[in-house]
Amino acid sequence: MGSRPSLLLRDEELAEIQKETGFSANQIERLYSRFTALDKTGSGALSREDFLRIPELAINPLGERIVMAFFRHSEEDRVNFRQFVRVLAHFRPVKKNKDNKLNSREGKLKFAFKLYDLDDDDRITKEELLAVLQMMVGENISEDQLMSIAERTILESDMDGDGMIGFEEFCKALERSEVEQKMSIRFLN
Ligand SMILES: [Ca+2]
Repeated sequence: MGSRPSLLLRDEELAEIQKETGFSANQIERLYSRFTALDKTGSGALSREDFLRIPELAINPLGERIVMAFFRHSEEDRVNFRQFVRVLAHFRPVKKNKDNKLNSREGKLKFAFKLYDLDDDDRITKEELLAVLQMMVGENISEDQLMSIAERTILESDMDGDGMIGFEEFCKALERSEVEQKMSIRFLN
């Protein structure tokens, strides 16, 4: 595995991405080949349609929200390789002694929080929570029941009494939850 015929990244860029995301050079190379396979037009960037061809996202009930996260920091509705790897880094399983800020517990919590916070105002409202609950349970539970779950969740998590969940309250509510495992997707296995 000495040569990298498919990898068009410069060595210094590769080193930067490694440092930023915690992926190894070999993993980045494999992600790059997935990236180029998804990039049907060979434009060097992915569109929303390209993302919908990723099976791990297609089967994830929150797949649509995760796809939105890829586009959050892109200006023209296209995601380049660097942005692609950065978002994937949040899902990198946590390994002992190999921590990185993107896939740390806090990094994963921040990413999860943003999946709910659709209008990006750093607060989760009852409506935002309800929308995610609906995506996760499908049509098995009535809207009334889901609304009462959303209301109860807000009531239990809301410490400052503003009727919404802020990031600190979100972390506190998930204190005993295994966020590290739930927010890990093995894209490379
Ligand atoms: Ca919000």
